[in-house]
Amino acid sequence: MTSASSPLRLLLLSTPVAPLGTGLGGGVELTLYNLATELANRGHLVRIVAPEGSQLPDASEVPIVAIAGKLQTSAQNQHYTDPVVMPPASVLGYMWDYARQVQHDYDLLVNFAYDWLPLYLTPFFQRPIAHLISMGALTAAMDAAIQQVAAAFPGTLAAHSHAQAQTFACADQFRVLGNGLDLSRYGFCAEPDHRLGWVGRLAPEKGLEDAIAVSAQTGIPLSVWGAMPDPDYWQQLQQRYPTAPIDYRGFLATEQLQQELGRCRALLMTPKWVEAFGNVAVEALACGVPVIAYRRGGPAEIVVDGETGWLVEPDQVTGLIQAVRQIEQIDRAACRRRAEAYYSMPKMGDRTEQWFREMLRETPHGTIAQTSG
Ligand code: HBI
Repeated sequence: MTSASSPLRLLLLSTPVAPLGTGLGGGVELTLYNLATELANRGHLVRIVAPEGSQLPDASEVPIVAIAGKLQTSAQNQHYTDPVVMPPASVLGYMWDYARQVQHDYDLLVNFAYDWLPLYLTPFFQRPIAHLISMGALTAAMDAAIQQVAAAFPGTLAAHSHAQAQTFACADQFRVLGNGLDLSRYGFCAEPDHRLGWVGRLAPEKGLEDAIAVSAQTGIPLSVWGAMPDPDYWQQLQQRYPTAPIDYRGFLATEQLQQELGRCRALLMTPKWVEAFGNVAVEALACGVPVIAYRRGGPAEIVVDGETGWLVEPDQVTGLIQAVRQIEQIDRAACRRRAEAYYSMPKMGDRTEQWFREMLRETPHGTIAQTSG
């Protein structure tokens, strides 16, 4: 039986699209690692299940159960009406078969995958499953599976932002958690260089071309950090803006990223889709870097217009340029303070632990419900 303050036994199941630590799992890698570390630091028993080859920064002592198998194709590459894809020897299938076998060693399973299978399997498990949905609505199959879990297991779905939850019909069934980062890994930089920054997976939905257009039109250098799943995409951008002073700095581990990002005058966030949250906005604020973002998705709920950056009409490059011209009005220390007030790991850990404890009191799976029933 788990009482309000006793430690929880938590099994965290990762995204099946890439091993942890490659950057190809996107923001969910950072979210999973940070939550696992925070929950372990609070005295909970935490285990991670992830595709083989996963590794966490060496500081972490959270054990990883590595599962072999075929990686899942990204939901972002699917069309809305595509059927669910389960490749032979699917790592997702093996991860959740492992979870089925060990579930009784845990109080709660936490799903980080944006996939149909874990949602569909929820009623087959005897332990409650908390689903941290990492993106907005992308496919009909996922929408239906999320709807079913919302109906059968109220309180077990969470999103990172209201905008992300709003992309689902059952928006009010989502707990909005925001996100959190280990802010001790980010150093505050008071005196920036002249550069602008852009951070993210180099993919069309992230809208890098708009940030490059700002650099091309203003002549202000732009540094780009992030995983590059498709080099052709990068080539196309360079050919389209041959004179823009941009340089690609690669996918850096947090330590080096924050050292370079912190020196930027501003971070540009140019999402073309409803970004569920926008961890990079918090990484920038933590370094004292103001954020200029389209008023779209998660970043629009992180940036306080005029206080920690500027919010711009979506897809308006001229709006981005106007905001760059006003960036000195933003107090860099206020950016760091905002990150500490809302997006530290203690704050995210509080919100997440509260979610878990409410689930354990209420769901038919809940151990408390069973023992005290
Ligand atoms: N696609 N099928 C699938 N499963 C995931 O867990 C997944 C994904 N695409 C992207 C992704 N996860 C993460 O990069 C984002 O959730 C951040």
